[in-house]
Amino acid sequence: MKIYVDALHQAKDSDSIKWQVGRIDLKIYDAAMGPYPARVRIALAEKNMQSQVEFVPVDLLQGEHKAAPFREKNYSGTLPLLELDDGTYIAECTAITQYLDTLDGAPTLTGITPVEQGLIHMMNKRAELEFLDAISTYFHHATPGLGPDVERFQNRDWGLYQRDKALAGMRYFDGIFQRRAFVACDFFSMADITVIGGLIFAGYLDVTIPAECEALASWYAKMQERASVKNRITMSDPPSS
Ligand code: GTS
Repeated sequence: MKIYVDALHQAKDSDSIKWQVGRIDLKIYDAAMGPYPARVRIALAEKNMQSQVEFVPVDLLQGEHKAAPFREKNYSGTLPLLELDDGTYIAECTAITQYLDTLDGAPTLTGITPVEQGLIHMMNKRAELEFLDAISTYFHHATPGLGPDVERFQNRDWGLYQRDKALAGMRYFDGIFQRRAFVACDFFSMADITVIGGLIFAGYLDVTIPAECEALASWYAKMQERASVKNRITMSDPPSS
């Protein structure tokens, strides 16, 4: 958790990050280290669209995401948030990923056939409900979270309950990976990215993969070798000269 909170501190004073040469069509408000922003960053890299994006850091520790100017853009006060060049805002990782994946008319992350689309959405939601959102609730309720100015209501027991739910979720996904290589279909999809988001968050909070979940651990080791996962934080760094 310290790594995550330290990184949020570093992001504090930086302005909008627009290093890429070329056409910038999209703006993404996010926090470079954030597990939910990671989902969209991974999707962007999988689609090779990083060069079309300007990243705008939002200060979570100061509660910038809960203040009126940001909430006018996204009522829910969450990151990431996509802004299109016509001023349309799209929040929610799933919605943003669907948008990015279908923009070029060649979806690779959200499925093509009705059955692929159905399975990916089902497993993506399951990965949120049973794992990533549970870990996030643990962070906000049973740890100092984003600090007392932002975490106005905490219920430690609820947080601990959600941590145990997330651990059960890890066991569930371990069972999936004992049978197949990816979460929803026979290819890497948005649902895999959501499980990766959960594992990133769990890693920050020292919620370790249970020792018996060998299939989940080896799947994650493989996923961490994907360029989209490896380079997700640095994709908004300035180019080295
Ligand atoms: N359902 C949302 C989505 O899928 O986009 C959840 C997004 C979310 O919780 N994002 C985190 C957030 O805004 C960002 S991060 O913690 O991953 O960096 N958290 C701040 C808060 O106060 O909930």
